[in-house]
Amino acid sequence: MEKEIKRNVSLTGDIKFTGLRLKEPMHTAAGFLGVKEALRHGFKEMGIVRSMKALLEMNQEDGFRCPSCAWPVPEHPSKIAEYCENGAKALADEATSEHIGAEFFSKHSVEELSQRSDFELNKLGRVIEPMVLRSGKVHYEPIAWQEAYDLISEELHQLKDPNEAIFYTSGRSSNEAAFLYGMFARALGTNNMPDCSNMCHESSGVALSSTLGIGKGSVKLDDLYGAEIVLVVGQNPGTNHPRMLSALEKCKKNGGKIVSINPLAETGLVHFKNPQNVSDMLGSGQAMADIHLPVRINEDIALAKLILKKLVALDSKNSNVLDHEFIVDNVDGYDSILADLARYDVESLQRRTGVSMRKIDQTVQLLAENSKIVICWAMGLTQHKNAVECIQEYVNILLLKGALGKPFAGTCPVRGHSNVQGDRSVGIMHYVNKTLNAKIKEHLKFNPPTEPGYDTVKAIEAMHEKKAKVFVCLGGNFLMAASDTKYTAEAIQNCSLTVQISTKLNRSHLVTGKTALLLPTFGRSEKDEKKGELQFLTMESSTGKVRQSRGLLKPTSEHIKSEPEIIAMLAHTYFKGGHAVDWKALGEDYNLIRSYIDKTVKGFDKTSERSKGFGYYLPNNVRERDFRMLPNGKAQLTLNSLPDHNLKPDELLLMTIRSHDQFNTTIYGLNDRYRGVHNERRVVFMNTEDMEQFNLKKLDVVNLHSEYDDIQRTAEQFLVIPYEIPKGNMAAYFPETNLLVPHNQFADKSQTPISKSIKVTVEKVG
Ligand SMILES: Nc1nc2c(c(=O)[nH]1)N[C@H]1C(S)=C(S)[C@@H](COP(=O)(O)OP(=O)(O)OC[C@H]3O[C@@H](n4cnc5c(=O)[nH]c(N)nc54)[C@H](O)[C@@H]3O)O[C@H]1N2
Ligand SMILES: Nc1nc2c(c(=O)[nH]1)N[C@H]1C(S)=C(S)[C@@H](COP(=O)(O)OP(=O)(O)OC[C@H]3O[C@@H](n4cnc5c(=O)[nH]c(N)nc54)[C@H](O)[C@@H]3O)O[C@H]1N2
Ligand SMILES: [Mo]
Repeated sequence: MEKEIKRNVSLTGDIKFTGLRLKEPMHTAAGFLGVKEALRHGFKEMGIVRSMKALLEMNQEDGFRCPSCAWPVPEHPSKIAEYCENGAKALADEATSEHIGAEFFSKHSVEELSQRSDFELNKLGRVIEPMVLRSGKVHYEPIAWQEAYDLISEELHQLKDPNEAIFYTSGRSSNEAAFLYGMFARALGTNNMPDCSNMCHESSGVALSSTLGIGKGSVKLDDLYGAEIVLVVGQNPGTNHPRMLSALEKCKKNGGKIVSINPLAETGLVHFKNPQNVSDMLGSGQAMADIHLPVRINEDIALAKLILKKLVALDSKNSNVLDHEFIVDNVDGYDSILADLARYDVESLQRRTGVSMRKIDQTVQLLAENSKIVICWAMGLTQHKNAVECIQEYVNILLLKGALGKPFAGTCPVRGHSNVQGDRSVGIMHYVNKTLNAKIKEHLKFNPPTEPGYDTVKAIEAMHEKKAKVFVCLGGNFLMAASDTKYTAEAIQNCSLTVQISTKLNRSHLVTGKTALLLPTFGRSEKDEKKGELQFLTMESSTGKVRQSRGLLKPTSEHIKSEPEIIAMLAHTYFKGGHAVDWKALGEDYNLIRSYIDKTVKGFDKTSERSKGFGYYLPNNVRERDFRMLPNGKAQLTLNSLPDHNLKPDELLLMTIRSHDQFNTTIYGLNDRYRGVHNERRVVFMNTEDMEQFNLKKLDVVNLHSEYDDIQRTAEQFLVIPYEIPKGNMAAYFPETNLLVPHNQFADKSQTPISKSIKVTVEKVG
């Protein structure tokens, strides 16, 4: 019998400093430097011809959708380039000519590879053939595709209960792959479908469904262009959604005002140069945010309540500040919210926010005088214990102002992964959707499970408790993205089989179950031909528009396969051809998958046809002011309470954020140039008063500790950087700090980990 070993793998890689160089934070985002950076990345990784070809097709009508974020593409994209620095980096990273296969893995064990940093692992390039890490071994070996499908299928057949299997999805997948994957899990008999959304915008989904009847945003791009006020809350578009800055710029040109609500004065919201506008690139750029409210971490409810309170007070003098007609016709809970607001006093709310009354009054004035209001937000709101309530409190502002279901107004949760919204639409969810289930019975002719499955938090706990044994991941880097890295690693290592369908190597391929499969797949820029027919995929943007994506580059290797094909063949192998669904056929013709999506998923219709060109919008009840699905047939105002973190005297609140040189756990480089940080990721941004209080100097080395339920967690070795951040608050990069986030600390109702408000103490070590 093979020896059962727990491989000796590192969760962090060798912890070492890489040589920090500090500069002034930048005041201008994008601009020529952005494009130059983008091209530099492209040329280096892909070679000139390949990168020019790819960049020119990205986000064009017949090209492929950018693999970076989910920001929508305008109807008439600039012919020069409808991409940004980060899109180009994502593309270069995916289409890189570096690659690894059997020979590489025969030389390097997973134990050795795990000593490398996430940055170094990513640099190794694309995986070019399917690999298996057999039980008791530390080296991956090549495996034939069919043998891999057989191996997974046998493990799945051996389970006592289908709920011992878990199917994770990262939001880079296509609608077609996600649909097949979700249907395979259901055909098997489980709703165990955690996805990256659980760690991301789940709080938005929950908050919006219960107040407005749909878990998605309501605005289209044109709404942003014509809005009078855009609040950008808890979001760093300069780094994470650079193309959004063009929309904000258009809004400003049309006379709109931008208010940024963020503990940090992020570059891009302060100054901005448009790379597509030559005269702008030569000038000094322009101020983007008209007002910046440097709110303290997790004090958004206090801020929004204060704004509401002041709006209500103004309205009592001049009754057209709130939209009473809209409220009477469409909104439930008006009297209770007035009573609730009366309980709070202005001064203590203001003290909590840390924002000056002058700036708050300026914002209130803008909101009082205008009604075309859009609120955009991202992780700064969604990753707190009270995340759902934070979002609901901002929805209250829109409801009282009647800023919903009319042009130039509404909700804009800015999605992360390029198809995270589409994956959910086509059935990646851990909960039960009865309408979808009925359609599955009718058209796919099998009975889907009726019990909810595990989300991310529950999936980790189930693996930890050995209730789950097979863990399949469609993309992503679950180990590093999830909270509580050590606990999550123990959970994953309890599995008998872990399967990663991936483009590039990451730590989730090194910290695995007893047996592990690494199944390499196409990136979005690659040409996908089946039986001589060029296939296309579809994605849904942040604004709910479904569009085609067609790769154009030669695939990295002839031994890799597309996501739909891999899933289809796995299902075909598992059911041995004997199932109501002809899985194999679906993997060979994506039009067939789309015809099933059209039949089963609400809102999808003639997708193969209508997704052409600029695509089509899915239905959205908020746009129609239709709230019939909600109590009393009305949109819901909510009463949200103020958080209490019960901080000990030496505890600060830490937010874990992205640098300018990463895409989630994929580290492109070691710079965060907008924040003035070069060649180092192990840094912690601190307020100078806090530094003084804890006797810390610039570049001191510290360990960060969090303590919940008497368990201490530690992330070692960070350099202190004095920064303009509210007192009591700190920031550091994810995923290095995920060690600190307890697996059982998450948002009420959405179970999204508290990645933006972790109670932390700082210990000086050098
Ligand atoms: N280049 C690049 N693009 C990306 C990604 C990437 O990693 N790199 N990731 C993609 C994904 S999956 C996502 S979800 C998005 C993430 O996009 P963002 O949400 O912009 O990403 P974060 O870096 O997490 O930034 C959170 C912002 O919220 C602020 N913040 C933190 N706490 C609070 C708070 O309590 N209140 C308020 N008002 N603000 C707060 C922080 O200062 C920071 O500016 O980006 C997507 N796009
Ligand atoms: N502390 C902390 N933790 C967080 C966050 C935070 O702000 N703070 N943010 C959370 C958020 S918002 C998110 S969305 C999650 C992200 O969680 P994930 O989506 O799981 O992580 P990524 O880093 O985006 O996954 C990157 C990997 O995906 C694979 N990949 C890339 N492209 C493709 C593709 O086209 N197909 C396939 N099959 N694989 C591909 C590559 O192997 C790459 O290494 O992390 C969450 N974790
Ligand atoms: Mo995300």
